Amino acid sequence: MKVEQVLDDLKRRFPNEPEYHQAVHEVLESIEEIYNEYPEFEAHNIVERICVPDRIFTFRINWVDDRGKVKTNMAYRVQHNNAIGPYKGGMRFHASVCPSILKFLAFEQTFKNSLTTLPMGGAKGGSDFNPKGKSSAEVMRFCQAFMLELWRQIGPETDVPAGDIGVGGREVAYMYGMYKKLARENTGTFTGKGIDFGGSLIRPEATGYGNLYFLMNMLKTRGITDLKGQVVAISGSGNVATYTAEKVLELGGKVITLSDSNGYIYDPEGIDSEKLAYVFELKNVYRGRISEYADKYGCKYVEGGRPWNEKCTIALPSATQNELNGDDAEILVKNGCIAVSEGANMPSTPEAVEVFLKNKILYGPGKAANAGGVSVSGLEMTQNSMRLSWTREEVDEKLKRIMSDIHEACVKYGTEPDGFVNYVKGANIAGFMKVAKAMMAQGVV
Ligand code: NDP
Ligand code: 2IT
Repeated sequence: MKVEQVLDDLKRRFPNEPEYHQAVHEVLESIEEIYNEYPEFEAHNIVERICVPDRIFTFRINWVDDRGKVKTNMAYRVQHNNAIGPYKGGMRFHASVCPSILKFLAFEQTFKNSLTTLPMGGAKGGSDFNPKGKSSAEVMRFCQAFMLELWRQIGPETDVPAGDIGVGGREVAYMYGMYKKLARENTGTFTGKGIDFGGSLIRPEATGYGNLYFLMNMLKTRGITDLKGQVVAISGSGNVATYTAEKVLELGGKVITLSDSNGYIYDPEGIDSEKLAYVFELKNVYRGRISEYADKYGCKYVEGGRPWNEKCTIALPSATQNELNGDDAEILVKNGCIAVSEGANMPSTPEAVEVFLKNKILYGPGKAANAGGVSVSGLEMTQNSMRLSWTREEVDEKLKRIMSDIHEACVKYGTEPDGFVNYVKGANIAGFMKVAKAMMAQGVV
C-alpha cells in the first residue's frame, strides 16, 4: 500500500470531499508501515474496503414549519463498516452537513468503536437542517419526517443511531418515538434515550467525562495525578463541552473559556460550578448564545474568535472539526500548554497535529479521547438487551475501565523508540487491526 496512491484514487473517485480525504489520510499514514508487514491485508484489498463506506442512504425530507410553510432538507445515513458489530454512530443536524462531513465522521467512528472494546461497527448520519431558532414542534415534525424515511434501514442488530451536534436528548426522543411507532418494537434502536424509556445513566456526561479520564491517563505518564493548578481552555458550549468543564472542576482544574459558533468567552476568574449551571440552563432551556455569559458575569467576549490565544496549560477542543489550526497550535505550545485532548471529532487540522507531535506534548486524538460517549452508548445497548439498568456508579466504573484500556492500547501501538507516545499512531493502528482482522476472517462480503 502506498498512501499517496490510495489517496489520489479516492480523490479521483470522490472529488470535493476534503474532510473525508483528511480523515483517511491521517489513518493511512499511521498504518502504512504495519499494513505493509502483513501481505494478507493487501491480498484482501483491506485498504480500499476499509476506506469506502458499505453504503450511504441519501434522501430529501419534507416538513411543515409553524407558519404552515413546506420546507425541505437533505438527509443521510452513512453505514461505513459492520465487521465487528452493528453499525453505530450519531446523527448531526447542522447547516454544514454534507456527504464529505458524514463520510469522515463514519470513517472515524469505525476505528473509534473498535477501540472501545465493545462490538460496534461505524456509522454516522444527519441533515443540513439547522435547529437554531426552530420551535420544539418544528424539531419534532422534522425528526418524525426523518424517521419516516430511515426507519427500515436501522434496528437494534442493524444500525443504532445516537446524538451529535444539534442532536441531544430531545431530538433522540422524537426520532425514537416515531421509529418505535413505525417498527412496532421497543428494543432501543437509539442510544442517548431518556432515562425513563431505556436510556443509560451517565450517557449525557460520557463524552466529556471520558475525555477527562483519558487525559488523566495521559498526564499520569508524566507524573501528574490531578488538575490542581491547571488552567484549561475548552471550546464549544454544548453537550461535550459542558460535561467536560464539569469534570475539570471536579478534578480541581480551572476552566477559563467556552465558545460557540459566534465567538468565545474568557473568564480569568474561572467558570465555577455555579456559572456552569447557568451555561447548562442557557444552552438547554433558553437555547441562547455564549455571549450572554459575558453579559451576565462581565467578562471578555470575543466575537468570531476561538479560545486558543488565551494562556492555558491544557486545551480541550469540544466544538467541531478543524477548529484549531497550525497557528493556534504554535500559540498553545508557546504559552506552555502541556496537553491537548479532543472532545470533538477531528478538531485539529493536520498542521496543528504536526505541531503537537513535533513538540512532544500529550496529544489525545478524538477517536481515542472522545470514545467515552459511544462506549456508554454500547453499555446502553447492553442494558436494553438485558432489560435492566445499571447504577451511575456501575456505568461510571465501566467507562473509566474502557478509557484506561483505550489508553493502554494507544501506548502499546504508539510508543516510539525514545519513549514518546504518539497517540495518533497508537489509536489508528489499534483501531485498524481489529476491524481488518475481522474483515479478513469473514471473507469477501
Ligand atoms: P452540541 O450541538 O451539543 O454542541 C456543539 C457546540 O459546538 C456548540 O457550542 C456549537 O455552537 C459549537 N459548534 C458547532 N459547530 C460549530 C462551528 N462550525 N464552529 C464553531 N462552533 C461550533 O454538540 P456536541 O457537544 O454533542 O458535539 C461537539 C463535538 O463533539 C462534535 O465534534 C461531535 O462530533 C463530538 N462528539 C460528540 C459526542 C456526543 O456524545 N455528543 C461523542 C463524541 C464526539 P453553536 O450553538 O453556535 O452551534
Ligand atoms: O462521535 C461520536 O462518537 C458520537 N457522536 C456518539 C455516537 C454514539 O453512537 O453514541
